Amino acid sequence: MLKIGISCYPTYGGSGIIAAELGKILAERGNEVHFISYAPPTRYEPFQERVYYHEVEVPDYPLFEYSPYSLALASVMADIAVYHKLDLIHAHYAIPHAASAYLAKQITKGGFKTITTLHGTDITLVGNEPSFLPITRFSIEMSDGVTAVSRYLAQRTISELKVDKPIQVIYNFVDTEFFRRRDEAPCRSKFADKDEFILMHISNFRPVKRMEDLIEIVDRIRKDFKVKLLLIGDGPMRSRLQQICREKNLEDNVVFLGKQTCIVDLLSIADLYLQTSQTESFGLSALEAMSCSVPVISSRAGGTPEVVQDGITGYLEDVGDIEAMADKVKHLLGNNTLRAAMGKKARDRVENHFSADKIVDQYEAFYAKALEQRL
Ligand code: GMT
Repeated sequence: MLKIGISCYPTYGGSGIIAAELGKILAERGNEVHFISYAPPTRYEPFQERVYYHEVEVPDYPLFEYSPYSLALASVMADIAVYHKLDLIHAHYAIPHAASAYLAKQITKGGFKTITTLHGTDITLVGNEPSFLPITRFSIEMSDGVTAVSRYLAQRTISELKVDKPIQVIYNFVDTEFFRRRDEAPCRSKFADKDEFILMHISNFRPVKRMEDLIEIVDRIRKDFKVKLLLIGDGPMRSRLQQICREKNLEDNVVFLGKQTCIVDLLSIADLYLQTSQTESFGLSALEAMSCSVPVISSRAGGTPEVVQDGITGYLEDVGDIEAMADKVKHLLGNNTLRAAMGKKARDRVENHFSADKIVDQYEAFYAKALEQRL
C-alpha cells in the first residue's frame, strides 16, 4: 500500500473532481491519501478512512502584491512528504502543481516520486502562453511520470511544448454506480412541462465553452420543439449569456440553475447533453451525462471524439457549426427510439472504457512503474 500526496485545484472543474475521486478510490483500496491544496477538493469526503487534507496557507505580508501560492504549496508538499513518508505526489494540472512538486522534491533531496497528470488548458492555454511555456515544459520533463487525459492532449503537449518525455494516456473516469440514470427523477416537473424536452449543459461558463452557441441552437429549434435548456454551473460568461437570452426572448427556454450538487438527479431528467466548446481535452461532464444514459451532441473539439462516438453515442459537428448541431438536436428529439438506443450505447461505452475501477487500476500500475523506475 502506498502513501500518496494529491495536489489539485480544489474548487471548480474536472481536474479537481478527478483528483478527488481518484484519492477516494485509492484510499478505499487501502492506500493512504493526503490532499494538499488551498481548500478541500470538491467531492472530498472528510470522514473517509485513510484520507487526510492539508491546507496550504499563503502568508499575507504587506510587501507581497501577489501571494506566492506555488512556494507555499511546495513548502507544504515537502513537509507532508517527510512527515508522512509519502511514496509519491500526484500533481493534477501542471501549473503550478507540477512545478511545486518538483521544488518539494528538491527540498527533500528526492525523497519521493512525482507524477503529473495533464488535464487541458494547463497545456492548450496556460502552458502555451510564452511566459509559462518554459516552466510548464520543465515541470513536465522533471516529473517521474506523466499522464494525459486523452491522446489528443498527449500529442499536443509533445508537438507544441516540445516535451521530451513519454506521456501515458490514462482517460478520465466516472463512478458508474453513482452516475447512473435514476428512474424516479424527482425534479422533472419542476423544470419542464410533460411535453417539453430537456437539454442540459454543465460547465464553468468560461469563453472556451462557446456557450453562446448553445443559446443559438435553442433559438433555432424552438419553432419545431418545445424545449428547455438547463444550464448548470457558473462563471465569467453568465451575465453576458443572460443578456443574450433576454435579447432573444429566450428566458422561458434557457434556465440558469447555478452550481448544483445533485448532478445525477439533474442528468436523469435530461433528454440530450450539449457541449459546444472551442477546445476540450476530454469533457468530463459529457462522460458523466453518458454514464446517466444521456446521448451527447458536441463540437468535435480536441479529445471529444475519444469519448463521444459520432453516430453511436451521440453526434459530433465542427466547432461553431450551430446549424449542423441544431439539426442533430432536432433529429434526436424527433426520434425517441434512436435517442434511447444512443443513450444505452453511451452508458455501455462508459462501463466498458471509462469506469472508475478500470482507470484507477491503470493509475496504480503507473505508480508502481514510477516507483520501480520502469517508466
Ligand atoms: O482546462 C480546463 O478548462 C480546466 C480543467 C479542469 O480543471 O476542469 O478542464 C480540463 O480538464 C478536465 C478534466 O480532465 C477535462 O475533462 C476538460 O476537458 C478539460 N478542459 C479543457 O480542455 C477546456
